[in-house]
Amino acid sequence: MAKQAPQSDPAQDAPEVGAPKHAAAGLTAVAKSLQMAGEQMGARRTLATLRKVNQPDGFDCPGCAWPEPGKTHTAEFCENGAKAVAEEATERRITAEFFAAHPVAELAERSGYWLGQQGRLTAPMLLEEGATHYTPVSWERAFSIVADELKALDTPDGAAFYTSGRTSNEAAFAYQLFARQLGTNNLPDCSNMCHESSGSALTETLGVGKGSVHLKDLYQADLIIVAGQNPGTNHPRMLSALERAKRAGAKVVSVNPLPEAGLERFKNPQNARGLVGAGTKLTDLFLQIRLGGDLALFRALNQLVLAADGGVDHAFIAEHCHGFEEFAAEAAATERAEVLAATGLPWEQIEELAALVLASEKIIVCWAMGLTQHKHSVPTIREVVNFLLLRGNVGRPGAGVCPVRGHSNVQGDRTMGIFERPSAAFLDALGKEFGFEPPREHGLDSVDTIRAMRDGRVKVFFAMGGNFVAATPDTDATEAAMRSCRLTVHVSTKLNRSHVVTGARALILPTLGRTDRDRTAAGQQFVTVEDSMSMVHSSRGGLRPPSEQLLSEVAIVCRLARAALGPQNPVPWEEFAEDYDTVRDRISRVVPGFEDFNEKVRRPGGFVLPHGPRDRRAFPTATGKANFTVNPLTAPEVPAGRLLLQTLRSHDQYNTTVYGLDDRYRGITGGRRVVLVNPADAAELGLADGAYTDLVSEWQDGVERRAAHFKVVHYPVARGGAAAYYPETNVLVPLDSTADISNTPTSKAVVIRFEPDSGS
Ligand SMILES: Nc1nc2c(c(=O)[nH]1)N[C@H]1C(S)=C(S)[C@@H](COP(=O)(O)OP(=O)(O)OC[C@H]3O[C@@H](n4cnc5c(=O)[nH]c(N)nc54)[C@H](O)[C@@H]3O)O[C@H]1N2
Ligand SMILES: Nc1nc2c(c(=O)[nH]1)N[C@H]1C(S)=C(S)[C@@H](COP(=O)(O)OP(=O)(O)OC[C@H]3O[C@@H](n4cnc5c(=O)[nH]c(N)nc54)[C@H](O)[C@@H]3O)O[C@H]1N2
Ligand SMILES: [Mo]
Repeated sequence: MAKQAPQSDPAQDAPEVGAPKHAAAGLTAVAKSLQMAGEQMGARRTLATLRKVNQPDGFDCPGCAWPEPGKTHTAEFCENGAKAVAEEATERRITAEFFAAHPVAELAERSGYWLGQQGRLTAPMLLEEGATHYTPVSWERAFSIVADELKALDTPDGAAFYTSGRTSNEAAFAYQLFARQLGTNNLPDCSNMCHESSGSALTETLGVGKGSVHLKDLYQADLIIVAGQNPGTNHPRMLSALERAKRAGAKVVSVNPLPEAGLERFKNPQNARGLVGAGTKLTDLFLQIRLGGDLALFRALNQLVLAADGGVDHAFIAEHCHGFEEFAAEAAATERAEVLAATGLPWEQIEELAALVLASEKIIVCWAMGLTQHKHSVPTIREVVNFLLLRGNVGRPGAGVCPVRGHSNVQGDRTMGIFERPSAAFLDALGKEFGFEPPREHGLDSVDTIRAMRDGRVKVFFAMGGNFVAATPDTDATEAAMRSCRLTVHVSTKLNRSHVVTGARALILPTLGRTDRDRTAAGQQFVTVEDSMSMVHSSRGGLRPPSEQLLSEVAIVCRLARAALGPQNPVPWEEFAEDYDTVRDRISRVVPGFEDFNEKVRRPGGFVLPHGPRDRRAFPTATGKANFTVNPLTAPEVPAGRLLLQTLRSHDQYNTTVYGLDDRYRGITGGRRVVLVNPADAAELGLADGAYTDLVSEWQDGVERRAAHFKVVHYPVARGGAAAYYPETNVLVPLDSTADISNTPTSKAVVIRFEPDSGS
């Protein structure tokens, strides 16, 4: 087994456990955000920067994809947004001397936390074959190295082009165009590991793989169900929206195996009551569901709604839906015992929720990774859609589907064509605009890319941002796959593990972040992003870039494309790199909804993309209607003596970037190697509170996957389940354990057993 680098800092990894909190935000949140920002940026830069977050003339927060309210407060950011900004706008720098002082082998022993703390990357670096250190390289040489490796491939499909969801629309559009000009659809992205299950389920049932609500719908809803999401940490600005919805009379129900503090009570840092008072109680009803029980829950709700007098919106169904009878027959036959076993909920609670549903005209369901990262995620989300369709809760104010996206532009990247399975319509439009025949064969997603690297089919791995080896499952297998490449290239702002687990040769190409000023010969440029609610707006950084040598992501793609595709290539790459308006002109002719892009995006607040189901109850599905689906009731099976592990985020990280060791709301500080277990399960398994244990995952291939030395924390998680942080536990997620249809790793469902602590 390859030696794993510790992801958190071993010197500091001494977790301590206090009492979990019961409210989120408040004064502590403001203090925490200013503290980290001050440490990374200094006081003056902190103020100047945080004033510009999510303002019409400022930059889009690199944190989450939650939308901005129309009228922004002077401080439209949250604690974790401030941390994301500070992480990028830090004044710490990694120079060529740093790489001269630290051999790659040494960096590979460091924690992800340590690597991230070293500061912003400032110069392109090359690791030559057999070399021990990265050394500086010119941009020209870097591009020609990549171009030569690409040309040396037998087929363009020997390369994979990964994208993490911070990339702007302009960079994403240019990037996918480059890949397709080369001749491949190998465009895996972080979405494959994130909301792919939502996209798959929504495209099939509603015809559009995106959410159907705006912020104002939340304010008008009667009932908001938040399932499998921890907004207090991951989408803190959503709490303001929930607070406002509650004021307007909405009920909020949270469905989660954990009692997450942010959903219990919210102390809005933007008003005095929130700062010093008790805050607003957010959750009216908390269903502490078992991991993976949501399909059963929504199925039971559907059964109850179908049986209730006047429960069903027959007119809507007759006019707009397909497949109702088959669905209704299956739902009516649901066995209560199966529901109880899968959900672990008392039947009375399900009835209580059903009563709320029947009393509500307008319902929204919000969800995130708790629903998308299971084997049966696609059927689960399809059942959520059934639930909303039953009462006509799609395509009218105050109602709809609300998958809450993660990365700040992950939705926009997909809209721009970052997709290994593009639609024929998209490829037709792209080919017509640029006068070429794009490849039609589907490409590789993230999991399939790892398999292809492992099997020698992919030899060049190129990443537009992200931290592929730490974010993907099965760390040992993935790292071995990465090491077997000819060339690995990362366009990055910060150093991370993927830079030190490399192919035979490796390049680090440092780039501008959201907060950085982007000036070309044509003047100052801005980029655009799309949020979770299909709003497109501009983002303009204002800070002096960390180094003169940085190129923007757009410039990197365009200069690489020129080097790889040759001067005869008809795409005006130089013009694209100088003036992003010229990229937007092309987008406006290729992507529906972007007509007059350059004009519309200059309007304050930007513009909203069309969405058939939301706007007109038009459903561009295979049947031309909204599809009810039949989803056999399944739930994870866990053998006796084992628990089902979910891998989640602490309050002090952004995906693979660890900001610190303070998971404040859960009361866990000073370390990250903890496993949260229900005291009753712990008693059965003989796991004392505070004891150390190894976690070993079980999968049909018989390979041993072990995460050593985790501290047991007795915690009120739902029975049968456990929780631990990602990415430390990615080593436990088997590569082949993925969701049906979407192929998303089952990061919320890993069968584990406990073995005696083998030390760190
Ligand atoms: N500060 C910060 N913000 C972030 C991120 C970050 O790392 N840090 N990441 C961004 C990204 S890319 C994303 S995708 C989002 C992620 O946002 P979330 O999805 O909120 O992130 P997770 O920490 O994975 O939390 C999953 C939640 O679902 C619950 N859950 C797990 N399994 C189940 C289940 O089977 N059923 C139900 N009902 N609930 C379940 C967990 O207990 C937990 O509360 O956040 C984005 N925003
Ligand atoms: N076990 C487990 N695994 C998971 C998940 C889970 O819940 N559990 N969640 C999954 C999810 S939802 C996601 S989205 C993925 C995330 O996967 P990724 O998106 O690949 O990972 P991040 O940690 O967000 O990437 C961080 C790196 O991005 C780079 N970066 C930051 N800003 C910029 C920028 O503006 N430009 C460029 N070029 N680079 C930048 C920095 O170098 C930083 O180190 O992980 C997935 N993996
Ligand atoms: Mo995500």
